[in-house]
Amino acid sequence: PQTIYLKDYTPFGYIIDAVDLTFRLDPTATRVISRLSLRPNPEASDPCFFLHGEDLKLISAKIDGQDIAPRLIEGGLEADVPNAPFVWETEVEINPQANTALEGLYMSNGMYCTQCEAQGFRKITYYPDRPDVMSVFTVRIEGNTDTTPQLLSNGNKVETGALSNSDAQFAVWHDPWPKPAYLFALVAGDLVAHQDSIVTMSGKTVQLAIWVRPGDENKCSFGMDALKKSMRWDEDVYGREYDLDEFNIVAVDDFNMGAMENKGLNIFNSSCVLASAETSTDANFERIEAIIAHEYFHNWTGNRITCRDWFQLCLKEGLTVFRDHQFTADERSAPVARIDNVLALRARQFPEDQGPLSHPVRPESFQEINNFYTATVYEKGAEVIGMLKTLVGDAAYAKALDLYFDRHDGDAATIEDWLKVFQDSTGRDLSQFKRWYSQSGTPQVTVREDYDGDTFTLHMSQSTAPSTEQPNKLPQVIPVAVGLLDDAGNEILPTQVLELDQDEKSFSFSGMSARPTPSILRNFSAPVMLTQEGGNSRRAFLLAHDTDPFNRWEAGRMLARASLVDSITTGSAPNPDYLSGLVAVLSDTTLDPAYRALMFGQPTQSELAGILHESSTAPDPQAIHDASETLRAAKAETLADMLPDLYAQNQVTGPFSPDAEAVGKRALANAALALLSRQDGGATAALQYQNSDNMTQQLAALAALLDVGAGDDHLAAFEAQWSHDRLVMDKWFSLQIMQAKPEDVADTTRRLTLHADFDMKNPNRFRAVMGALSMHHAGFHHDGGAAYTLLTDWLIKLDPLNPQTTARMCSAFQTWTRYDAGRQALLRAQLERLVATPNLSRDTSEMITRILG
Ligand code: DPP
Ligand code: ZN
Repeated sequence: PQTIYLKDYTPFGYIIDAVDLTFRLDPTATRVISRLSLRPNPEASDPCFFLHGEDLKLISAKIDGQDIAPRLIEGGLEADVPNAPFVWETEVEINPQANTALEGLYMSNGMYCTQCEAQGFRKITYYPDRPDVMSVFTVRIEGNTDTTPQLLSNGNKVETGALSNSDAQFAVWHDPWPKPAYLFALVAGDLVAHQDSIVTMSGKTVQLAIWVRPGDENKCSFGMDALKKSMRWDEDVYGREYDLDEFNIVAVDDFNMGAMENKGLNIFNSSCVLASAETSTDANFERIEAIIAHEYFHNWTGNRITCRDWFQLCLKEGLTVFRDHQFTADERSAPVARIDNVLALRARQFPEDQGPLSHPVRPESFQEINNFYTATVYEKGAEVIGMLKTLVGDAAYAKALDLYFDRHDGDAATIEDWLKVFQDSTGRDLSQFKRWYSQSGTPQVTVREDYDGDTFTLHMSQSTAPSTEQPNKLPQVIPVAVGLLDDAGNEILPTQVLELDQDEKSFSFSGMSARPTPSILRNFSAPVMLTQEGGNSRRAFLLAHDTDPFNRWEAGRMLARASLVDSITTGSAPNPDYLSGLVAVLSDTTLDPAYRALMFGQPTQSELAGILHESSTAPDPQAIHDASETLRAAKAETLADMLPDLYAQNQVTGPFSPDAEAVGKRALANAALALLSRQDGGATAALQYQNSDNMTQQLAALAALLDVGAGDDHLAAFEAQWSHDRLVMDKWFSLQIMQAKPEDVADTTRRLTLHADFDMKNPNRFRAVMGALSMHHAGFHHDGGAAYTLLTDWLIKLDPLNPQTTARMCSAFQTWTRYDAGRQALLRAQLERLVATPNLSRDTSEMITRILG
């Protein structure tokens, strides 16, 4: 496979003034007629006329109405074209029914839909399928009136009608905003709409609709509210108004991603939009709200301003994730949202950045761009923007963003453009800051302390482990937010942002009559790993007193982590300071229930494996599992007296609502329930299961029952109750694997793949099963490697059908070099078997090659 480099970027040789597409829909033989009005691009030096195209049957090609015979080559076609404006026309045939890769135009449950980002448009027609080629699209769709009563595309609907002599109809859509092909979308099917409207800041009425299959219309109101809140928020906070007469969202069952921000026609994985109390958990509701916001926010950060090339993906994704995080923090609790973001960063981005798949936020080469829709591009990309905002301040950030929208509206921009906006509006030199985009790896920050009776000094140093491509990492600009506390826990210095921009730097605070206690990296002000002084007693003090809610939670987390690492390596009992600190925090009813619920958590087993590996110990997954269970048991015992009250006091009465307060209470009560079940054998959980009227309560009860080995009957009842609902059944599949004992995980998974409803072609179902297998740390790594073989078998089966989802799932192997020689040999054997598979996709082959290193 070919490697593509950022440094090789050149503009396309032609400008497309207009695109006219006609689709004659047919499940196995759709015709696509494309008319492009082109002219030579004065800014380009290469006049080569190459159009991407894959899996297309060329019917005809014309230039200015004259038939021509283009040269069909690997990945597309070439033709000799006039050195003057001309009209290019092709007709191709494609087979949506046969498209199991779910890229381009495909069918999902009888409905036509598209996914074009990153490079799916080339499977629809011949086109310069690159984000810097932007044009105005007019789309005519012709389809059967019975099977496709709804015909949707981007922009505004300008015409509809019946086709003569047949039972077919057409619709014409026009999108006035120039866009790259990856934002094209088409949907056709038997859909019903949940409709609403909104009046935008300038007084324009926009029609809103969420389109779903008949039967799902009662699952749209939450998504619609989230959409309206997002639209209002973007007006209030960023001054961004929506720019078309209508905004449509469609729910699709078979979808590789979460959702897609196509201009005016967002297409969603049904799991990320359909919501009801009975079928969705609180976590689902929160995720749906965040994803609706994310895709909507792309209208300005992604669509109006897009990316010059795919190396700039973080330009739109990092910024849009940052914006959706801001939105969630505003809509719900800011500290809880921040902790959730950091949990996700540590669970997904840190392992990526510390293993063979590590890459900069802006990568410099790739074989398959789909493999770079990563936690690093998204989550670390968002962290980088958060740091930038911390460094320049809120007002300067707002000013820079205004300039960004003013200067680059309609552009396909770069990270250089983005940073220049900040340089120009603040006068700040960002050349060193730019290393956050170009250097991979997680910086390690170490802080030493000094006190001389008056002056307290923090000596900070940073280092980032070398990587093959970057053997010598340079110091980055790290904003370290710090506050100082006195012995009683009073804040004597409110949060200050210190800029660690050298390998080593010291910061002094004078006039300290007693030695203060620092609270360092408040609100997780930078995506780094922190080593500091003070040990467990410091952690216990901060858990009791820190005025920064993030660091208070973090202190508890670090205490738990230290306790677990000690148990794993020395067999010691759980740390009593952690347990008593937890009692204090959980008893403090002035603290938000959602926040207290997070306090119940403990480091994941995978996180512990990473920590042990960092300290040069090969992690033993069973020992990690046992220590984690022991700590949970100790918590159950220590908290025994409190649990019934915590559970009872946080019951939510009245009609179900997924608002922050109710969600927080349920989270706290269910965290208590999980431990309580260890005391009462599941009696309370069984009662909750029986009485629950919503999925959050039902699923939490089921999980608690399975955890104590008392859930088999409930599992069967759950299946009987929900077998008609794909999204709920995904939970049923996952939960059994997640709750299985390590030694049973592979067998449970294998058994579930034999279930009549296991459909590997549905990405949600495949992920529900194989994702759970790979995320059960002790089960996946259980002695003998049965789970490694099982996952590999299924990746080999899925790859020819759906390379993108297969490749994504390969990241389960990214941490393979952490483990002992025996496990490494087993893992290597599977990776080598996988990479040796004949006709392996470019997606999967790139992933495995990188993982093998
Ligand atoms: N749909 C993906 C996202 O919104 C890719 N753009 O992040
Ligand atoms: Zn996005």
